[in-house]
Amino acid sequence: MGTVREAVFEMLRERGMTTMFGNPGSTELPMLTEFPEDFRYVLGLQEAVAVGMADGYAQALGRPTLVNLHTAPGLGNGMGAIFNAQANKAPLVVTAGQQHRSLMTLQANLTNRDAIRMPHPLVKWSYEPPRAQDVPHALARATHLAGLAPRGPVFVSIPMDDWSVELGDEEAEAVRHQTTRRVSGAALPDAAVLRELAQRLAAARRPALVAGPDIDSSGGWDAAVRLAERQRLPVYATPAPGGGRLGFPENHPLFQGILPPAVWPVGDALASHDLVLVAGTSVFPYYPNIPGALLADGTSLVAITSDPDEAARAPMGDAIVADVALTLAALAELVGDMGESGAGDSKAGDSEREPPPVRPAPEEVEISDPMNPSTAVRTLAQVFPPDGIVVLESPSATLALRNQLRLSRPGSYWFSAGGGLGFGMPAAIGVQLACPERPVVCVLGEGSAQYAVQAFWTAAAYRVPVTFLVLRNDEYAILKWFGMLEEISGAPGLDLPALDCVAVAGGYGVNARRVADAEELGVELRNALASDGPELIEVQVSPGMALA
Ligand SMILES: Cc1ncc(C[n+]2csc(CCOP(=O)(O)OP(=O)(O)O)c2C)c(N)n1
Repeated sequence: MGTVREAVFEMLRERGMTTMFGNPGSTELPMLTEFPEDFRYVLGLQEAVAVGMADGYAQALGRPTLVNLHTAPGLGNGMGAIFNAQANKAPLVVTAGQQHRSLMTLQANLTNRDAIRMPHPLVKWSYEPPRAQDVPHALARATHLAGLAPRGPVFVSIPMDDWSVELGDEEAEAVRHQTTRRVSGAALPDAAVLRELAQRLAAARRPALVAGPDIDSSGGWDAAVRLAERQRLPVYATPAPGGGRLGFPENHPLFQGILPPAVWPVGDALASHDLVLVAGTSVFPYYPNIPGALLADGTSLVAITSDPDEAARAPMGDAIVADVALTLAALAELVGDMGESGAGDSKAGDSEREPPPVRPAPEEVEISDPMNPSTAVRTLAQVFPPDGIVVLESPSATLALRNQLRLSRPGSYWFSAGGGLGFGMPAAIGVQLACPERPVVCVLGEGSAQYAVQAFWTAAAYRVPVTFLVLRNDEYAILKWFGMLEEISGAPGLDLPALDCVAVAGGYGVNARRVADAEELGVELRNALASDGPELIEVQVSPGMALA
């Protein structure tokens, strides 16, 4: 008994999915009627914002999150952000309203004429339930699928007249079964496969670990550190474009830096290793085309991933499909401990490994006016709280920020693995809502800030205390750099004169100001971090890439 809507809200409540994101239209209002008091609806003024916030929230919480869009045009606006969510492996249950069932065939206004096909290939599953009574089951199924590895967005289209349909006794009983099931899916590899990998690792002379984002999302951070320390593994971060999260503390003495993002340089960077263990990333998130050997002669590779497609599409090496955290923990138990002495215990075989070199501390670049972006992120590093979180969308300063901040805690870094701009601002709001006790700083290029600029309004309206740091260089610096790499000259549209983020943010209700130098930047960052509302600081930086 009760309505479809009541059954759905009961299921969401039971699963802790009481915060939802969206932008409503007439086709979504029947879902939102008599909105329960224990639920929170976070409004985004554009669908890219709603999806991006849900992405950050779902990832930071590690749980499926519902985002509700307005039939076909709302879904269309959200597609770039759904693309990012897929690359980020964010467990999103994307729903959209649909016309009244009786008006779909004649294609009344706002009918999503092919709702199931529309979000492909960006979702794991796309569905429109055949009957109103199937809506709760469809959403339960969507929730399970979104949360199972590889996590990612799913889509359900819901005709607007379904929500008020009364369930009969038998139907209600069926719905109860359908919506209260628990489905879990973290699996270990076969014991023999694990043993063989442990032996291979122990026998290697110069093995290395490449750490990817799924170490963090699977809860494998401590296991990765334990394994690396026991086996004295030099650790590299997966190439930055695919590193939506960190997989290893970047201030750890074993951490060697970020792998370059192209075929030849990666093969070259790993050439001194006889075995490369890759955990929680694709092999590899390459971007520019710099051809060459995938791996040097004498280097072999094994990847651990929970994503069968990542395992299948890798161009080289072996792969094991299993939960990353469980596998790393089991491997750390199986291999020996090289400990302080480097001698190894009985499980480790007879190898003795030199500890890898320790990376030098980040250097200060020469002070200039306007300041180098590296100086700006170095100033951020000086005031950055130990439990702080960075959400990054400042393409030309990505490497400088990673180098200067050297973040060392799980869940501290968020970046769009999809590369679609418009992730940073909404995701920062979602992460801050999921982690209210941790300060969130969103570092943005002024160009990137424009792709989901309406996020400022949500930050102000809901008083989400994100600190937005805009590095203003009056250009699309990264594209100019790519232009050089691709030997392109004379391309238009790469300069951004007079783009004033302080005025834009102020218009949406965010407290915003521009600073003149590094000293003032430090002071204003401290103030912003202490504020209980959103704050924006814009700083003029010199053009070009910042690598150090
Ligand atoms: C949705 C989307 N559109 C376009 C791009 C291409 N793109 C990549 S970086 C970039 C420029 C970003 O400019 P800005 O934020 O000012 O950073 P900078 O390069 O100056 O550091 C653009 C337009 C993209 N990645 N995503």
